[in-house]
Formats: sequence, C-alpha cells, structure tokens
Amino acid sequence: MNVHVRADAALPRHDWTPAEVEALFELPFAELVFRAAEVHRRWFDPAEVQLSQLLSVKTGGCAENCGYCSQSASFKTGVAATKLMDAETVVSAAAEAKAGGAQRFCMGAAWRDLKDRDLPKVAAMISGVKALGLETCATLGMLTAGQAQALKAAGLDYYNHNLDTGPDYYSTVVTTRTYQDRLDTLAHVREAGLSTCCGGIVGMGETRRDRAGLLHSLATLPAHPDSLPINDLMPVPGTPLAGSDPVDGLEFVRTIAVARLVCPKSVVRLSAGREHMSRELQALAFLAGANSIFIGAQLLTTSNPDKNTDAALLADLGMRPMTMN
Ligand code: SAM
Ligand code: DTB
Ligand code: SF4
Repeated sequence: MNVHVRADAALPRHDWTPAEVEALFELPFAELVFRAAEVHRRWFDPAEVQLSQLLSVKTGGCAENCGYCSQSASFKTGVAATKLMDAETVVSAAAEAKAGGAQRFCMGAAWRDLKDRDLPKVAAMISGVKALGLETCATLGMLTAGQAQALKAAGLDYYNHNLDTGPDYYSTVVTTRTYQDRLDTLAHVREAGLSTCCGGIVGMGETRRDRAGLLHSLATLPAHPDSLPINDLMPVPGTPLAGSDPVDGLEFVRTIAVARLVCPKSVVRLSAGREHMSRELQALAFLAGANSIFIGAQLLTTSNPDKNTDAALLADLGMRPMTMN
C-alpha cells in the first residue's frame, strides 16, 4: 500500500456498498484496527476525547415499543414516568455537568415525537444550557421541519436521532415506527442547520450483516453524522431484548473500527455499555477510532462509570478532553 492509497482511504465517501462494508468486518482484526487508527490520525488527535453528559429531562411512559428501552410504556421495567423537568432544574444539572468536565450536555425525552405545546419549555432549557457555554444536544423523538428550526433558533447545536440497527433487523426491534420515519427526521435536522448525532446499538441479537447494514446506512446518508454513537446494549429486565446474546468484545471493537473507516470525519462515541467493559476493551475501542464518551454515573436510566473511574482511565491512557473550536 503506498502513501497515496492511504491518503485516499481517509477521504469521506458516500457511495459505500453493503458488500464493501461487510468486507471491512471480515479483515483480520489487527489489520482492521490498524487501518482505522491510521484514518483516525488523519482527521483527529488520537489523544483527544470528546466528553458529553446526558440528562433524562422526561422519563418513561413512551408510546414507542423499542425492544431495548427501559422507558417504553409497553414493557414493565420499573422505570417510573415523570413530567418534563423545569428549565431551571435542567440548567442547574448542566452547570454541575460542566463543572465535572462535560463539554456537551444532552437532554433526552421519552417521547415518540415532540409536541408543539412542549416547545417553549424545551427551548428555555436549551438556551439556558447554551448560555453556560456548553454545547447543546437534544433527543426528543421525531421532529417536523418547523420544530427543528425552532430548536436551532433556541440555541441547539446537535440533535440525536439513532437509526439503531440495520434496515433488515429494524422491525424486529421496533414496530411503532419505520426506518423511513427516522430518515425523515434526520433530514429535517440537517435542513435546519443542526449538527447530527446518529448511530445505533449492538448486542440486540443482530447479525454482523445487520451491524454492517447500520454502518452502511450511516455512511450513505447525504451527510455523515457529526457524532456517531455506538451503544452496547444495556440489558434492562422486562424489555424484550434484555436476554439477547451479548456481542463479543472484539466484535464490538470491529464495529467501532468500521464506523471510523466508513465515516472518517465523524466523532465516534463509545456510548452506552462502558459500565460492563474492561479498561482494556475501552482502550482498544479508542485505538480503533472511538473519540467520544458519555461521562457521569448515569446515562438516561442506566448506569455509567463514575467520575473517578473515568478520570483514572483517561489519565492512564494519556488522553485529554477534545479541544473545542
Ligand atoms: N425517545 C427518543 C428517541 O428514541 O429517539 C430519545 C431517547 S432514546 C432513549 C435515545 C437512544 O438511546 C435510542 O435511540 C437508543 O439508540 C439508545 N438506547 C436506549 N436504550 C438503550 C439501551 N438499553 N442500551 C443501549 N442504548 C440504548
Ligand atoms: C445514544 O446513542 N445513547 C444515549 C443517547 N444517544 C441519548 C442514550 C443511552 C441510553 C442507555 C440506556 C438508558 O440509560 O436508559
Ligand atoms: Fe421511546 Fe426513545 Fe425509548 Fe424508543 S428509545 S421507547 S422512542 S424513549
């Protein structure tokens, strides 16, 4: 392989075929991780990691039936439904997150779609968080084009809306919405000028082909996601997918590496699931191109490594918070 071929391999492409993405998964592990690490270095400082923190601003009682989710009203998971938090409560949680080192604050609501009646309160929390000097992210379910514009006007930087899995496995995971519904909201988000955060989950009983299908869908979007979260399923008792066979750690790292290769400029987040990963597995994921994590001991409803555990991990790996533009 000469230098020119390597440089080309790092350029973003939107014409990936499913077979090409599957072929990357089939590479010998060390070759795959090496290629991903090379591409990672072309666009990023590999010692830098972007730090986001989540808050569930409206928990539970959701009308969708996503088979992995603790917050669906369809499953008995013991997660109590709450009302939408007040903006002041959210802003003070964001201030704490900032003091703890978070760079981006992500507000999640267990909604199928955003209702216009909730927009003023959501806009107030977004502008309050933005005024703290944090990047803002929200994940509120489906949006209309007008709602995406209103969120942008309120100071929203990122909108998270995951494709979750490959198109062929989607209807096994959720039946109350379609892949196309997700793609439509993502189009509204992009057209409003918001940055996109879009990825998926592994460990839901899907095949490698489905994982490749997810990454193929992401890599062939009109614009690659700005942030690309790869979640390892947090199994929640009471949800249909809680008993799925866990994905092997090396296969998880392969998924991160392929994400890095097919979306070279995306910030790939080693997202949910770090709680049950060894330090060594997380280190491999960083080597394979992950450069973002959620910090804080709570994700939305499930747990995440605490502050001291993560501080020690990043110090031992010689990693530091990503420089912000
Ligand atoms: N209701 C909105 C939606 O679904 O778009 C926003 C919140 S939802 C909880 C955000 C994302 O979290 C989901 O798309 C899914 O990818 C991820 N997620 C939810 N439950 C999870 C779990 N148990 N393990 C891993 N990821 C999960
Ligand atoms: C994403 O991809 N993962 C985050 C965020 N986007 C909203 C959510 C993870 C949730 C894990 C399960 C829970 O805590 O309920
Ligand atoms: Fe609702 Fe989002 Fe959970 Fe699906 S993932 S049940 S849409 S909160």
